Amino acid sequence: MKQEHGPGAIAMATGAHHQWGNINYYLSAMQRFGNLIGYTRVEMSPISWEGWYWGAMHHYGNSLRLGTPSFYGTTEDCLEHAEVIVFWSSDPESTSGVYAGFEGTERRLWAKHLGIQFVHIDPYLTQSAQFLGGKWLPIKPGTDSALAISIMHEWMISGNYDKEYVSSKTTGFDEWRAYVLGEEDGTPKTPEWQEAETGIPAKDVRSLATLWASKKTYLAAGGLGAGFGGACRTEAGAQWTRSLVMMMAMQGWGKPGINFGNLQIGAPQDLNFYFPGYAEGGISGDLNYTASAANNYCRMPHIITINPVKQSIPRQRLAEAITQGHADGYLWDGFSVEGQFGQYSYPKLGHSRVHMLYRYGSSSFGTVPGSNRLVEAYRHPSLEFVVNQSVWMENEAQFADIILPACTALERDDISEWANSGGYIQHAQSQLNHRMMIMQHKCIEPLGESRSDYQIFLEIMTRLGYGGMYSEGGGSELTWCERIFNSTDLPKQTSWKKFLQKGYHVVPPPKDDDKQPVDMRWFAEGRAKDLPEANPLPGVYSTGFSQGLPTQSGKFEFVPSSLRRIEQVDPARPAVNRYINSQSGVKQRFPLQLVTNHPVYSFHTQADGKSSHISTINEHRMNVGGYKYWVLRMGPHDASARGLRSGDLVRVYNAQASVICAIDVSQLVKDGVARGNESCGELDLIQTSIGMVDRGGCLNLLTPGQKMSATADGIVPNSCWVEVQKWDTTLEKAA
Ligand SMILES: Nc1nc2c(c(=O)[nH]1)N[C@H]1C(S)=C(S)[C@@H](COP(=O)(O)OP(=O)(O)OC[C@H]3O[C@@H](n4cnc5c(=O)[nH]c(N)nc54)[C@H](O)[C@@H]3O)O[C@H]1N2
Ligand SMILES: Nc1nc2c(c(=O)[nH]1)N[C@H]1C(S)=C(S)[C@@H](COP(=O)(O)OP(=O)(O)OC[C@H]3O[C@@H](n4cnc5c(=O)[nH]c(N)nc54)[C@H](O)[C@@H]3O)O[C@H]1N2
Ligand SMILES: [Mo]
Repeated sequence: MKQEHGPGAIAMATGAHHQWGNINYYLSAMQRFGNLIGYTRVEMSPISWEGWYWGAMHHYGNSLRLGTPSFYGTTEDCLEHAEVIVFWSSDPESTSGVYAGFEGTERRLWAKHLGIQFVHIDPYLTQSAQFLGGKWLPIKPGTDSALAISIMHEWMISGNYDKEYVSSKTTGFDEWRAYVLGEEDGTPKTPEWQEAETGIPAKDVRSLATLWASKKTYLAAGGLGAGFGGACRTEAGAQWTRSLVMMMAMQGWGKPGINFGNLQIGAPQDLNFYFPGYAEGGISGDLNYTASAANNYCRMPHIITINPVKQSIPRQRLAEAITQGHADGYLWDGFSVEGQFGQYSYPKLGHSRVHMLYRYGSSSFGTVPGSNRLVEAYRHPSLEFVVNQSVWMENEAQFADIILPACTALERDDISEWANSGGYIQHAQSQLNHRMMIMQHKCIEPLGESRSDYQIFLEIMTRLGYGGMYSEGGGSELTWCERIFNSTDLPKQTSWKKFLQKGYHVVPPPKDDDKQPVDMRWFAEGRAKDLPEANPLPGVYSTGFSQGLPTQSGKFEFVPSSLRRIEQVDPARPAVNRYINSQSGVKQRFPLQLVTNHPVYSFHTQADGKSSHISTINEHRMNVGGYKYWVLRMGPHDASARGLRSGDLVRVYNAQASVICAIDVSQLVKDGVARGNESCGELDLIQTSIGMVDRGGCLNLLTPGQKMSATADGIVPNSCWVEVQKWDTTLEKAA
């Protein structure tokens, strides 16, 4: 490829997640391999963080957390002081799979026991709402900022907000208030105004506004409580998150009992104990695209690797890059708020177009919004050769020219810490009440012809003459485990031999009287920042090191100066967070809003399909006539209007594609909404008399592949309109 086409001809693409292990992780073994080969990067965008990164961040910073709040000390603060938790697009009982399991569940039961009140704002009566109880406000997807703005309207006219906080710690409030009260555009943003947008009765909004302002309220935004949420993956995702942080600033964000969180994260832990998370790059030697430089590389010197090819493709635009030979994107750069304004283009001057795809994992059809675009990409003559290094025969693995079978984490040696992702969510392990490092001894030898990812890469490298460089003189995975062990604080508490024998190590908890700082408390109290995080970079402060927020003013900005500087270029991201209903237009042809939430039982495509046990759970896949169909949930009105009953097969369709699902008629879904899991692990395209349909359940074939706005490169799968009709299986036979 390199000889025929020149540098950049080989692209490598991977998913966002992975089986655990600091050696075999894609940011480790794969990155080392890629850099030594030289490849066109298929760049991640901040999927998961969408609205936060492109929206909320501009008001208060936290760019190294991609615009989501931190969570330090919030578990204790919430249980001690909060009286209400508002779950907004937040279903932690479903999404606690990132990555700690159900430790948060127990804490939420404590909250219930303590009499903390719950409110849930979601088009679905979530598992968390079913489990914890509380008031459900069923909202029309994508309209959340209208609700939030009208709550702020109520606070402004009643005076029920923290005036001292707003006047001393924020800027831009008057300009914001002029918009909310209608002085700017003649429309006061009252609860009645929002009713037509959200479908939520004005009286419920007034009650919520009063409750929120009169009680100490925690805002559980997204699954982590301090980030994510399906609402952030809509065209209005940035509007939503921006409204949330403004609400918190109005109520005194950081004061006791007033913060972000849902008890999923922020438990007291010894955060001084060093053990790297997966984003710290493992054995990659990559200082540019992992967080290795900060600690890992210094503590475990290893051969540095640099990708000589500077060309890259935005992950969401891979299909266009192949079919049209051109793609643009905006950077994922958390080093400053403005980092995201850097545009990049493919192809890069003087580089080759991509002619070979090295796909690591094979989840795209299930997880990339608008994945129908990939069908053409795989057929395109410019894509000469595809390699898939995959554990499972799933999705696009069926289109590969060569499959390199990788083994599971149970068949290889590795080392890791439970729930520690490193850079992306620094101290994510504080979802657990303890820190635990694990020696991942392999349970069995790799099955069939499979090998560990490390071994696969090593063998290719050896054939190309880079073997010694890749393994650093023949190091096995166990040798690397020992090197990683020695680079951490583990040797201060145990020996390599004991660790090998025991298989795990639990770090002792902090002392009972060790008070952990609470997120934003320093700001609320006008002190220097005291959190144990490397955020922001020192050079970002405008008012002195550790003083104030990393915004231009050092204060919370109701009208962000960073957005003011670009609003001419991107009117859909105005500095004043005006409500924009992005949904008009499409509605007439396709009347239902499709919400694709994260699956309860599987972790994205992992553990779905592929004879997995999970697929025998009827709520995950429904067995109809011996075939396990993806499940779509609809309310009784919408179902009966279409003559549908639970267990019927339906065609879910729009102009992009058709997907066959089994229907579950359920009162838990708001009218006008159809809800199904994202991240299907099976793509099963079949020819029928109406054309090609997918029986596997890849709902992302239907979702829009567009970005959030001109300069915001976020995915918007929850801004999706479809129609649903009964599926006649004889059409399959007629084909
Ligand atoms: N409609 C819709 N779409 C969405 C979302 C949504 O809310 N709605 N959410 C988005 C979000 S937040 C995310 S994070 C993405 C997730 O999207 P992806 O990251 O694409 O999803 P995964 O299923 O985690 O993909 C991981 C792939 O890596 C493979 N893999 C795992 N471990 C190993 C290993 O050890 N070796 C090898 N060789 N392969 C391995 C898996 O088999 C799988 O194919 O989806 C996004 N897509
Ligand atoms: N079991 C399991 N756990 C996981 C994952 C998994 O695949 N499986 N994935 C992990 C990953 S990578 C991530 S990023 C997180 C994602 O965590 P989240 O982003 O929080 O998860 P979602 O399911 O996308 O969204 C949560 C809720 O938002 C609702 N929602 C969707 N659109 C709207 C809207 O417009 N307005 C409102 N108010 N609500 C809306 C959905 O109905 C859903 O109940 O989860 C993580 N945890
Ligand atoms: Mo995610």
